[in-house]
Amino acid sequence: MQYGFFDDKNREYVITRPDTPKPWSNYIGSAEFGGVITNNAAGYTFYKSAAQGRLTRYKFNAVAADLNGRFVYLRDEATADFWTNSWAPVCKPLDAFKSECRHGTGYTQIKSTYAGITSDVTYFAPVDKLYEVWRIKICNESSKARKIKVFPFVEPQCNWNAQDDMNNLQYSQYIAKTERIDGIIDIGSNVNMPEDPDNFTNKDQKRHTFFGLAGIEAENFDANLTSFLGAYGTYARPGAVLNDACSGSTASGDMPCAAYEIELKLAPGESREFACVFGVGRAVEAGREAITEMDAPEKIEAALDAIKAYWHSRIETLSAETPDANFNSMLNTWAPFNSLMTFYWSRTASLVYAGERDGLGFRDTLQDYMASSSLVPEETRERLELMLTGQYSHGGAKPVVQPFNHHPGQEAFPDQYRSDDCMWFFNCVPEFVKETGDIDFFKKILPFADKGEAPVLGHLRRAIEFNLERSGTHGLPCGLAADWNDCIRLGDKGETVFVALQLRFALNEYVSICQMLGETSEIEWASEQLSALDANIEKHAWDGEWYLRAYRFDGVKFGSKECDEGKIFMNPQSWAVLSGHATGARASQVMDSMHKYLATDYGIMLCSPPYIETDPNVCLGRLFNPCMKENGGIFNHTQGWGVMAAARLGMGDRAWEYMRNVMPASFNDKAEIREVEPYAVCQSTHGRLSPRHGTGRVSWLSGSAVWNYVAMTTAILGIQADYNGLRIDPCIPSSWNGFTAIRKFRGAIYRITVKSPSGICKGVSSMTINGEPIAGTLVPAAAEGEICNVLVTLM
Ligand code: IFM
Repeated sequence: MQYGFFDDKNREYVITRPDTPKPWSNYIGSAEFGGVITNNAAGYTFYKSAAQGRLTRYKFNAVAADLNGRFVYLRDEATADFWTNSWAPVCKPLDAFKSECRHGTGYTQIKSTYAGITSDVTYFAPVDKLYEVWRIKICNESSKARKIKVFPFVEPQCNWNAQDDMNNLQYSQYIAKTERIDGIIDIGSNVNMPEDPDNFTNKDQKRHTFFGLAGIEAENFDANLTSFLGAYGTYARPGAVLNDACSGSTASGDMPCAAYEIELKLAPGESREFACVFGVGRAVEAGREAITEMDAPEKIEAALDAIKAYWHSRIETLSAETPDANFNSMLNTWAPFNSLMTFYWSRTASLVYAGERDGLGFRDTLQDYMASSSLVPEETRERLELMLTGQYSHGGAKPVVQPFNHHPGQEAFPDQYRSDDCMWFFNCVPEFVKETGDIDFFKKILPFADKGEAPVLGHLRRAIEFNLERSGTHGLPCGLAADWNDCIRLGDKGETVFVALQLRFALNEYVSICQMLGETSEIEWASEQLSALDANIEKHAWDGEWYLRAYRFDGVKFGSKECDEGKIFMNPQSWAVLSGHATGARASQVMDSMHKYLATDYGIMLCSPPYIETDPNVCLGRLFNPCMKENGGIFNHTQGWGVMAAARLGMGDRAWEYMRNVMPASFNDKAEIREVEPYAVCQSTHGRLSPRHGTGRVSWLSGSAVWNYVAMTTAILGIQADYNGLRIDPCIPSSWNGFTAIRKFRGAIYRITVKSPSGICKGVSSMTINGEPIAGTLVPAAAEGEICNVLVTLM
């Protein structure tokens, strides 16, 4: 079933049926001020942090028609019939209500026609502003004069702290104070307390938001939620809309809202345009300023164009035309946009991440830089430096870095460490340096979280040492609190094959970096460690047909043919190839095992069979229903690794099969199966034994975004930044005869044409740069401003 289509030209996804299987969401705004919005205008707004700067309410865990958000109600004065511009929450019959939602990069437009009235609302937050705009256009398409009332409505929080607003009601329901000043609704929180602007996480300070109108005057307003909805009202039937009038209510304690009653008299064909502005600050100051900035259609249009340009400039490092339209739609817009949303909002703000967590999870954040390095290198630098200072002087990492409250040199030690956390440096630090060409970054001195400092290269060495020093009886790194998989219980003595393979990858990268920097003794040291580790992996991690996953402290194995459940895990197989431990026939064998036991039409399962009988102290994944999430679900975070491993071995059709099976756009015409947005990744998909095999959950913010993008760009298209230039080594399906791409790299532009006239998947047989033949796969870095035409032939 299909609910919409990709409008690639406008970089939009267009939803033509509003009754999507789940709310299909998008992000507006930017890293400072943003919001989540669904195709039915549900969602919420946040400032800096969805946990500590939550400005409006959203009902998590609710059914789709009963969510709250940014609603624009309309009421026909002649018939008393009313509806919302978005189909929900009022949900008029779909044969009479037509709508189109355009989710774009940083904005969402919802346009509908009902009862001869077309309403068109575009939601966005202007660049560098701390407010959002709802541009509202109402047109009378009928042949008679109409009197239409419009009620824009939003539901601010009592407290900006998401948890407190949800749970601590005996406190939060006494702190709101709303009023209308100078025509603008001012929503105060804790107004009797002093301001504390330098301490963002202080939830007990005075704060204000505003909701104002630009380009129109209101008849009346409501600023008390109960007054607007009615004591027993609902979002589908708010009392004020039913009764045709707001009441000028304010809140002093209890729950705030912000709504206006606007009357429009429209002749046939006549339309009106105005805007609502909602943002941070006092009504009389920030509110008035926002209204002035948005008080004319041209100003709004210019601000909307600017937000489009802002996001487009951040997602067009690489664009490509391939024979696959779905791949193109993802690659050219949604995959990089999704990666950036994940970079900016980590795992804190979506329809599922409810503000219960804040801060930057160490491992996930480092992985996010795999995509952001090429998209927003300078912002990545800043964040990467922050994370490097979240590493302790012994090499281990703080599990979560709190950006508002992080003090390098003074951070206390956590109770537990995760063995994989610091290993991700070996993916993202080289990636960042390769993208920027800033080799000196390895020499930059940065403090550790607890004490002391070291150049970045020193941070990398400590990361390696951390795991070498915490190795177990088989000479493999110990699992500690977790080793990427949060559900495998290894403890301080259990050993992890996954991290052993990460460590192998790390040592290899370290050797390459040291070779480049001429650090001879370091090369020797790392090479020795690598040989010893390789021998241990070979001796203790190979299970005959595939690699083991881990040893528990008592020797119990994970991912062995001896196990009844969790016989084989995906990650050690893909990482055996990616780390270079498995090569040649061994590599083919592990890929075949992975394919045979774990691959499905919707992606590769994390392990199989799922845990049903096993003691939960062995695998906590058992708490999930079989074939969901870590218990044998298709964990999408890992799918890119499967694609990359297949591509590494030149298995173009296999890599493509894996890619296609997890690409959201592949399910655009099968939305009833995947259910979640066909333009956004999701954290996991139900695996083979789930009654809903193929259903996706937890969309948008996920390492899946990042690794899928990396797999698309560097594995399938094979366009990869390297220290000295751009490497081009594609691995495409045999059905493709090539592709074209444009890559921006260190200020130069590379126009790349790849030809595969005889269906060869991988293997560059010739390459020319501006017509000149060059050996190998590396295009040397061009000077800034230069345009390089690169022709690559696969034979
Ligand atoms: O690796 C973790 C991630 O950090 C959080 N989500 C689950 C993943 C697998 O357990």
